[in-house]
Formats: sequence, structure tokens, C-alpha cells
Amino acid sequence: MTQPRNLQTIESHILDLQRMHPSASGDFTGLLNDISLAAKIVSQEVNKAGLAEEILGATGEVNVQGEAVQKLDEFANNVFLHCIGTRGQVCIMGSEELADPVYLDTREGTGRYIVVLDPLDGSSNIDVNVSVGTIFGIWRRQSSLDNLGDSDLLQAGNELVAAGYIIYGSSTMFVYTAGHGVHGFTMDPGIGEFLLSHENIQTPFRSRIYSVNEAYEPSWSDVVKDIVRQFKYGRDSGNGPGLTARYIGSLVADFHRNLLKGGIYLYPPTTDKPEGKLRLMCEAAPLAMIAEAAGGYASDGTGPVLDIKPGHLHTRVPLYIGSRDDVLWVEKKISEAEGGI
Ligand code: FDP
Repeated sequence: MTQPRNLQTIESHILDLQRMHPSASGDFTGLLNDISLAAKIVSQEVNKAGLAEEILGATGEVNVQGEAVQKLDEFANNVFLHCIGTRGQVCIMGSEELADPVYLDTREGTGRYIVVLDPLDGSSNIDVNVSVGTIFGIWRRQSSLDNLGDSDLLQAGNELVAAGYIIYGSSTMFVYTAGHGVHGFTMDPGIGEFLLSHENIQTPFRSRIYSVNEAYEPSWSDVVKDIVRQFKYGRDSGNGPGLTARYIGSLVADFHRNLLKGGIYLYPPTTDKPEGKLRLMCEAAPLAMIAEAAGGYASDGTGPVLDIKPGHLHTRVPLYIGSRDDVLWVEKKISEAEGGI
């Protein structure tokens, strides 16, 4: 008879993490708990999006990225703003939905952390019941509280303390890393808890899947066209097995599938978007930390995404992320095309 597995909630998993750092104040644990509470609230709302007329569809406003704001984007943004930093442990919060960072009240706490998030990624999919997600990154404050500024907010991904995402799909999952492996928790709706379901996720070294919006092919560079062609027909000699294509158009969902199954997600530059579309701080860097902690890799085509220092909160980067071998191969192809080795 097999031994039944002990159930573990995300809260107790985070507490275990805290015990590994005897000097920890509990601020970080509290912060991850805040994020988990916000995720539960957003999950519940996303699940009933089809029922509630008044939260479906666009608000009619355009966000700082020039995209139509969906009502659920607004809702998720507000939930995270209200739930995060309840112990005064967060000094700055940045959101994809807000043009400027929000400086939070830290009188009751240490203001030790900076949180940047995309409250509802893939929101153009909400109205059609396709998975959407939340992505977050947590950095540590660098200056004293009365000297907060760009050096605190605009940090590279390799300074991240933790990163994670929540996918609101056929089930809701919370996946995070705080530097000790990547762990996934699945929401049990009956008890309203995230339970450990995917411990220490390791992503396959080589891809089985490539994910890219191929409609943009006419406006890719020649090297990107060639890379995608080779993914289709087999790399280099063309006699290897080609990959299969999957593109949901919801970054968290595409990334999550590829993380578990082995795959590469590409959002290359196009002629009208030379920097790509994805935001460094609230999308690319947190997912890059997760990819690397699971044995994968993320590149902007020239080097590690984690090395890039943002110019501003909404800096965009091209993104190639997923199975390590394939992302490194993409980097090599781009470097060769640009006259490198
Ligand atoms: P969305 O605009 O629906 O929010 O970063 C935003 C994002 O979705 C990603 O989730 C997704 O992978 C990508 O944009 C899709 O962009 P395209 O429609 O240009 O393929």
C-alpha cells in the first residue's frame, strides 16, 4: 500500500522557507501570503467572469501601454494594491496597469521590499474563457527609506529575491521561486487553499514545443524567420525532428505549459515593435528567474534577460524563454547573424 502524501499549503511551505533563515523577520513570509490572498480573490472573480455581465469586456479606457483596459485588469490591479504590504514591508509597488510606481505607507513596517507585477496578463483572452495569469517579482530596497528612488525600483532581474506567477486556468495554480527551487501549488476550490502539487519543478533541457505569434513573420528579421523555420523542420541540418507549435497568446499559460513539457516561447522584435512587446520588470525578468531556477534560460537574443537593467518601469525587451538548449541555440544564431562568433 502506498503511503498517503502529507498535504502542504502554500503558507506552510513559505513558513518552512522562513525557518531556513533563522534571522528572518517574517516580512517576506507575510508578503508572499499577501500575494496568495490576492490571488485567491482574483481567481474567484476570474472564475465567474462569464456570469457577471458587469465585469466582462473593456472599460473603454486605454492603459499606459496603449492597450484597452479590461474591467478585470482594473479589478485585479486594485486587489493586489490593497492586499500587498499589509505589514508595511513594501515601499514601492509597480504595476503594468499604472504609469507610475506607487510609494506605499511604511510607517508600520520596514518597507524592505519592492514589488512589480502584471496583475492580469493575457487579458485580451478574458472574454473567451482562455487562461490568464498574474506575474510578480520581488526586489529588496537598496537605499534608506527617506532616499527611495530609481536605484531601488529599477533593478536587474538577477537582484530578484523571489518571483512567481498565478495561472487562472482549468485550475488555479501558484508557482514561485525564492531561490530554492520552483514550486507549484494548485488551488483546491473546496477549501480555498493552494496545495503543493508540483515540488521542485525541473524543465526539460530541450524543447518539444515552440510558441510564437507567427502572424508577425513578415515583420521579423531574416534570422528570426530562419530560427522559427528550423524549429519547424528540425534544427541545423534539418534532419532532426521538428517541434510542434502551441501559442495561446497568454504569456503565463504559454510559459507554464512549456515549463512543464519542455518548450521555447519567443516574442521577437518586429519592424513596428523593435523592442518587442513584453515588459522587462513585470513579465520577462520574473519569468526568467523562474525559468533559470527550473534549469531553463531566458534571453533577449543577445544575453541573459536577468542581466538587463531597466531604463524605466515599463521598459520592453525581446524575449526567448524556456528550455535551456533551445534558447542558447537561438542566442547563438542571432549572434552569428550579427557577425559574432
Ligand atoms: P495581452 O496583450 O493579451 O495582455 O503581455 C501581454 C500579452 O497578452 C501576453 O500575455 C501574450 O503572450 C502576448 O501579449 C500576446 O501578444 P500578441 O497578441 O501580439 O501575440
